[in-house]
Parts: sequence; structure tokens; C-alpha cells
Amino acid sequence: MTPKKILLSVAGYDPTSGAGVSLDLKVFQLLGFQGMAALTSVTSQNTKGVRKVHCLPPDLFWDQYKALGEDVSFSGIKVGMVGCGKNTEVIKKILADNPNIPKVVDPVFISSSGAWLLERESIPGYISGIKGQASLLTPNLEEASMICGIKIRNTEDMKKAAKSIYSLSNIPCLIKGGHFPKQMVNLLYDGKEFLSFKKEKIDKKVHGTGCFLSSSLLGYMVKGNSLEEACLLATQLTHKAIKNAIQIGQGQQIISF
Ligand code: PXL
Repeated sequence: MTPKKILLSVAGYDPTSGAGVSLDLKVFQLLGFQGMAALTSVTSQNTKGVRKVHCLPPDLFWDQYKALGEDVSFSGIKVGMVGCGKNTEVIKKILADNPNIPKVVDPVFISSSGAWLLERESIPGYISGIKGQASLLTPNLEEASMICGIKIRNTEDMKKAAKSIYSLSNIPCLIKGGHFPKQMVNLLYDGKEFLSFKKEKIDKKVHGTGCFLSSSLLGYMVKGNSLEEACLLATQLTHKAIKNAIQIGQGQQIISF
């Protein structure tokens, strides 16, 4: 049997496994990859919300990555929750250390329950620090506004924001429009043109949809799909996973597949 390709998740731990590294690893497995992870941070939370965020020391975070990297080679990297400003330096080093593989950065700043997963003041330095170092950025509407300062109310605003984020980061950008009231539009800007990926809106409060989308995007890119194809396939798979989401606790539903 040929060995499976290895994908690395660089993200935080969510004990519900509805988001964060443990969700990423399940998505990697679903798409036929071997998953590994370097943990940035640990949260305490349940389906009702995040209670605590603990950032791991940058040297421990870096050492997890180094130990794996000295032993195996990665075919792709997904970056999710960073946890704190100090760890953005380590993210920069990890991305720069892997120039030739697909890398998806999900700029996770705030949980749906309102907890900061990266301090607001660290956001501009994080985005400028990873300039040109990833294949795709996947902010939601709120995160996109935090990066570029543009308030997004419609698809025209989304286009302005995507262009602005591209000029700040030099990285193609897929803005996730799942949080629009009526429609679900993911908008891709690759520095040249816009492409939109639409689905009917599912009326459910589901945790972890952003993690699911970004890790499946990485999987589809590593399988050899173009950015456009990967966005289409990952939007469809995420839609299916949201449809299958289950009520497991007393708060938000979690993705199930
Ligand atoms: O969905 C964003 C997210 C990502 N990663 C971890 C999280 C959360 C939200 O709570 O806890 C670890």
C-alpha cells in the first residue's frame, strides 16, 4: 500500500472536537490523508461557548513542529487558531519553512460565543507578517472586516474587502459569506478575478464550519485541484456536513460526517 500523504494542522484544541485540530484531523482522514498537528493553544469550552483560552509557549509550539518536520515531510499545511500574538512569529517561520506546498490560513480571531482567539492588536502584524506565504486565506465576513476595516453588508462590499485583503497579504482570499442572513456566498479573489460559490442557506447554528471548510480546501488542493475547483468542492462538502450537523449538547450543533 502506498503511504498516505501527510497534512499538518497548526491550530488550537477544542475539547468538543467540533472545531480546532481534532476536527481538522478527522477531515484530513475523510479525504484520504494522514493528519498530524502542532498545537498552538488549548481552550476549555462546550457547545455553549468558550470559557478559557490558554496559549502554549511559542518554544513548545515550535518544538512540536520541528520534531514532526525532522521526521516526515508534509504535503500541505492548514493554520487555524493561533491563540496569542507571540505565536504569530512561529506561524511565520512554519510557513516560510515550507515554500512549495499548499498552505491554507484560516484567520480565526473570535469564537461564535465572543471569546478572542487572537488579540485584536495582533491582527495587522499577523496578516502583514505572512505576506505572500500561503496559497489561500479564508476569513469569514467579520474576520475580513477586522483585517481590512471595510464593513461588509453585501457582495459588492465583499469584493472590495477581498481586493483590500489581497493587497495587504498578497495571498488569494476566499471570503466566507455563510453569515449573510439569506444566502450563502463564498467569494474567491485570486488577485485577478472574482469567483463566487453559492449554496442555499441552512438555518442552523453550527460550530466549526470554518475549520471544516479550510481543512477540506487544503485536502482538495493537495489532491491536485486548482484553487477554483478546491473552493467548489470544499463549499459543497461543507454544505453537506452542515446539513448533517447534530445537536449533541445544549448549545450549538456540531458538524457530523
Ligand atoms: O471555530 C473557530 C475555532 C477554531 N479553533 C478552536 C476553537 C474555535 C472556536 O471556538 O475553539 C480551537
